[in-house]
Amino acid sequence: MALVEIQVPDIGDFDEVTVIELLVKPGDTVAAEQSLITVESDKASMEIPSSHAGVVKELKVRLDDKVKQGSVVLTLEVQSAGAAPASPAAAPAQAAPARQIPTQPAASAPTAAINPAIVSGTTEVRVPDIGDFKDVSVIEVLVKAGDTIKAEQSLITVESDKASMEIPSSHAGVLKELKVKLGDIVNIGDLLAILEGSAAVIGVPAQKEAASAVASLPAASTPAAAEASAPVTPASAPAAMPAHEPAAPQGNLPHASPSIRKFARELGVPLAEVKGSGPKGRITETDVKSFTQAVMAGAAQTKAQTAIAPAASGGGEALGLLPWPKVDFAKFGPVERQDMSRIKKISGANLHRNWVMIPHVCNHDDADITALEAFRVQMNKENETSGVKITMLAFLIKASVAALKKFPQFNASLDGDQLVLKQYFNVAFAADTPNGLVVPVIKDADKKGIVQISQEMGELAKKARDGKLSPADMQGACFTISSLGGIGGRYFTPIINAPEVAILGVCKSRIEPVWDGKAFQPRLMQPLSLSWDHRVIDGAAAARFNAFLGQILADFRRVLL
Ligand code: CAO
Repeated sequence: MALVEIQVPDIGDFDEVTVIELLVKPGDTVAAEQSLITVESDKASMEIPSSHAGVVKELKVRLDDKVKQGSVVLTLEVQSAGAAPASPAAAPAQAAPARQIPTQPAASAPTAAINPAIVSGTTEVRVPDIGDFKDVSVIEVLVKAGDTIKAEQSLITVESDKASMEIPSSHAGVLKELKVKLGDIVNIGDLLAILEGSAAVIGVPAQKEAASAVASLPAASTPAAAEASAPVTPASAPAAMPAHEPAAPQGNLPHASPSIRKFARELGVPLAEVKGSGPKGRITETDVKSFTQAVMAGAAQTKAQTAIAPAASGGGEALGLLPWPKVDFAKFGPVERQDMSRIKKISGANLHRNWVMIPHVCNHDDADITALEAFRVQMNKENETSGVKITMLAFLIKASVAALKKFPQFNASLDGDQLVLKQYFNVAFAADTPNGLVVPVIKDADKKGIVQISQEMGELAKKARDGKLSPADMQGACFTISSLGGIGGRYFTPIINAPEVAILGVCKSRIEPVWDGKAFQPRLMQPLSLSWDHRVIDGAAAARFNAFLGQILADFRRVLL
């Protein structure tokens, strides 16, 4: 047995990179070539493999440590001091370093193949010499035709099984045509894009340095360009890393190591939707697993479903939809921009999730409220209610409680495979406020009379308008009523307020001719629109619920039965 130090190999012309993942721990048996840690710059991440097989004795780096070539990663107990490194040809003379990076790939690549050609106002951008690699896949396309591209701006991200990195543009210009798409396999010299417009070449060296371990992008003579020249290697040939301090990741690539990306791809997990719990929000294997479990349990909310004001910000891509149209409205006339209110942003995100996740069906019906409205008006006129104005909405809440009692699946919520049937009756009502829609809740509506409900509603509606509702005022609802009765309209499709399973929309009542079997009678008819979650409720039950509501509203004595 001998103790061998595994060092960070020559991974190119860089100062320091950050350790973002420890893949082994003391006591682990590792095979030669097995990845030990993941390091990252802002354009690339790669796994550092072990040059020897053995048992990990001591880890010499911690998460977030900065390392560079020669830094000791760990000590390894190997069979004998003379144990051959995994890649003897590439290993340097010193004791047991990690695998060496091939240091001369650039020399063999024909310069003409990687130097961008400027052809009659257009410029070809090709895959630069990014080291000794072959056949890496395009995992992300960061630009589209028509985009104005800056020199060094990342165009695509490519990935091998040990490294992922962004490939920058060697030129500035307008992207005329992108020559690669997601999933394409690319190699050095492949045509990536055609730019037009001003296309200043950034520092093309006359001759590339054969010994440079940095993948020699034409721009490698400037530090910034070297930084951008993120190389790729397959598992058998570690990548060169660009020279710079790690910074905030650019582009849209989620923060995750190549192996996590691969793992996520195997499971079909969209990494962009996974919340990273690692340092600086990095996505770990546990995060990917938790996301999968949450989706399986039906609890995960996709990015599109939770995005704030998603219609405006796009987000439909997560559902495979076309991106939201971007229009320069000012071209057609003067415009003014306003920020969405906080309430609108929050309610918008909730409404969007509910609309997307709940299979809504809506039944429309009418209730004859002629007698009920006459009674309400009479009560208010006679001031039988100690100054409290009794409202039609209070009757609707009370009638809904009776219907919820008769049809318990409406007073329920879905929880995974289970239906939670509630034995309390809290009814929410949508209140329009200058800042947006809020939904306060009348608690235990079954235990309260019409006057008390009217009074509480008045208080809650005032609090809502004054922006003084507490979270408790808006929690615990079983069923919601959205009344536009004071405003107008005939019918509409209210959106269910998850995790409730139904919502009643009410529009303005009006006198209509109703056939009583002998003649048309003028009756005050109340339009009812019931949206219901078809996962929980069947159409027949919904029709019965609406019909029952109608019967109660037509003759409120039925509430007592
Ligand atoms: N048919 C005809 N008239 C009705 C009615 C109905 N169904 N419901 C109420 N009205 C009339 C009332 O008689 C009253 O008229 P008067 O002023 O002449 O007495 C007027 O409309 C106001 O009614 P109200 O004081 O009883 O208030 P309300 O109960 O209708 O509404 C509240 C209270 C808080 C629900 C309401 O202010 C509100 O915010 N409504 C909008 C809710 C909403 O935006 N829903 C949409 C959600 S989806 O985006």
